[in-house]
Amino acid sequence: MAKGTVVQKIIDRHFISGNKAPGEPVAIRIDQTLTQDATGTMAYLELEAMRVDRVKTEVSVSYVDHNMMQNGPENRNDHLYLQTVAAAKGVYFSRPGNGICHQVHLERFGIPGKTLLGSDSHTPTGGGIGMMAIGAGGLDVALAMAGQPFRMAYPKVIGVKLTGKLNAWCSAKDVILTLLSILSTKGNVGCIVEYCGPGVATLSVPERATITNMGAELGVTTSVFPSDAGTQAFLKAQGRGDVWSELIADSDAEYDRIIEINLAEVVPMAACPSSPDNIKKISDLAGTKVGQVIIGSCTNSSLRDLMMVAAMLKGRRVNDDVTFAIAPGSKQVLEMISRNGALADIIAAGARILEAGCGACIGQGQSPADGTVTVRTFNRNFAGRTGTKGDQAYLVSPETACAAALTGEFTDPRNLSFACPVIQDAESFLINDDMIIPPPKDGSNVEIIRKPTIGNPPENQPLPDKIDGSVVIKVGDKITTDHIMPAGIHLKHRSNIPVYAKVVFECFTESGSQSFAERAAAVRDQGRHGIIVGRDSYGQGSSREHAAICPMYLGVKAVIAFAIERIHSANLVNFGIMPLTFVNQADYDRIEQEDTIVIDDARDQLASGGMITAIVKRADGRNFAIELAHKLSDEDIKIILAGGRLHCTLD
Ligand code: MIC
Ligand code: SF4
Repeated sequence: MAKGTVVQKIIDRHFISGNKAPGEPVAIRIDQTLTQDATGTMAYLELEAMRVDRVKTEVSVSYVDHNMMQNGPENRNDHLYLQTVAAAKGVYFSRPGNGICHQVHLERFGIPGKTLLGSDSHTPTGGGIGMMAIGAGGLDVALAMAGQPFRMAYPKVIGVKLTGKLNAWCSAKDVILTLLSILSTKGNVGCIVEYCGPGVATLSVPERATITNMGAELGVTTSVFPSDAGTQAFLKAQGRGDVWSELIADSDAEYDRIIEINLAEVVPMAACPSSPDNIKKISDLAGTKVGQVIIGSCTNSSLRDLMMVAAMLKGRRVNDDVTFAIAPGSKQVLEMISRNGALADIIAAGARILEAGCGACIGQGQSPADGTVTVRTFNRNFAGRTGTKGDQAYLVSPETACAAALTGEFTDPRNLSFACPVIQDAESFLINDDMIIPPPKDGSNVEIIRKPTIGNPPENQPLPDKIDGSVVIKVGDKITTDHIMPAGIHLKHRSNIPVYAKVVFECFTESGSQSFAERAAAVRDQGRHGIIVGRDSYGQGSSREHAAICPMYLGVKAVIAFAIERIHSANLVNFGIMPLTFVNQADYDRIEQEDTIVIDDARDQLASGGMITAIVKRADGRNFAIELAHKLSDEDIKIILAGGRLHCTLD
């Protein structure tokens, strides 16, 4: 059972309490935290609500990378709050323009063997240097900053054994797309992926980080590479060789499952609309017209990636029918390609340069035209995430993206008329941490700036004895947090729950009909409770706790589905919403939107075991009982009964 693995070693070093058996709750110590601005304002408001004077972690960093358009005062209001609250609480502040949290953290803060909890689902990027880096809701990260342990299910460890070496034109992105084609985005809750085998040594840290980053799409807790000579070389080149230590699995390490990938057999791949596990070979898409190409996001915007793009573009020109944009992952990357001339090659070829940040990845600009194909090096292509309804977004490697930008259609880069450029790993990166503001030794006199668009986290009541529920919405499989809580143009309201709550499930609102928010508020105002009914893999995707806070604000007390994804389930608990599953999946078909679901003795039922009986009351008078289940720990139950984590002190 996962003995001698890197995962087990890191958990052992950080173990606080629990039962080290797969699926059982364990509590681990967190060394580092990261937040980004879109989830960070709530996290620091929560930290303030806990009355914590100074963070208790080894290192905590607050990044500004998501909300940078400054379309109206909201974004900058957030930044000012984040900068001042960071100084007050002992947190490093990475200013807007310094880059995407995951890229910068890897470059400047990550340490092999340490634990990192981040309020962003792509925090596992840190697994590229051998960290146990986990994404969580803002409240869990605030608790970690307050010195509380992180509670998670003891993982099953999936060993991915890499053999061989990648061929020219095939890259790390194709490796993770290959793994997504095997494991898909669902059914992997509670697992950690650990890479092993001789192929590991052939991949540089930026390549490994691309793989662990998009491992988030598998729905696993995190992904980890060992810390080896390659890790040492990367840290040395970042001027941080002193923080390196070796961390490798024992030669007889045992994994719960082994998947073998021969890197030499990996070919250029794409995740097709609209799921990261809808994988096809590029050769099967060849010839499909492409209208837009974007290189960037925390998955593929490292120096290695942009040097590859620059070398492919040098002396060539972007196809007339394609708009081509590039967002470097960090200021370090942008400054280096500016100084070494690669940026000039990119600009000369006709690319549009975007600032170092999330930008288009989270629907902040660059929406494609209706009915056109957009090809991106990002990690998510959930429907509508680009900001265009009915979008056709494909996720590919930088090599494949660039090939499409040059030819105007999907092109297997192996069929290009020129040879694959060879990109050497950087021997030394340009180090300039001027955009990272360290906290003062004593922050007690810092004035925290709180402009009017920054509200407080909403209050909740303890779970009532009787749930008099109304099914406010019934949805299908694979509902992502982008469906629940859209980002894009609404992202600027993250610090203002009453405003943001208006767009919960907006994508399901038919024009002229009532929105989810209006229906839920009407139910709440009658003194009743909202219930959300879903199917498989509910709550996939991001860590945004707003997908729990806003429904909570609108009076939702339970989500009932076939399966609920890890981070979202934890967020529901943290805000006092019951994550329940159907015992008989056929009951899903018997329930309609607007049905009444009554749970008598809800508090006792929740506390006394894993089963709950509810009565469904149909509009036509037919009533029937359904059985619901949960896998909540004793702590989770205590939190829900109290109405959320902010109302509850755990031992
Ligand atoms: C995302 O990629 O969906 C985000 C935006 O980075 C989210 C966080 C958020 O919603 O603020 C994530 O991945 O957790
Ligand atoms: Fe930012 Fe996109 Fe990465 Fe999320 S996935 S952190 S939005 S770059």
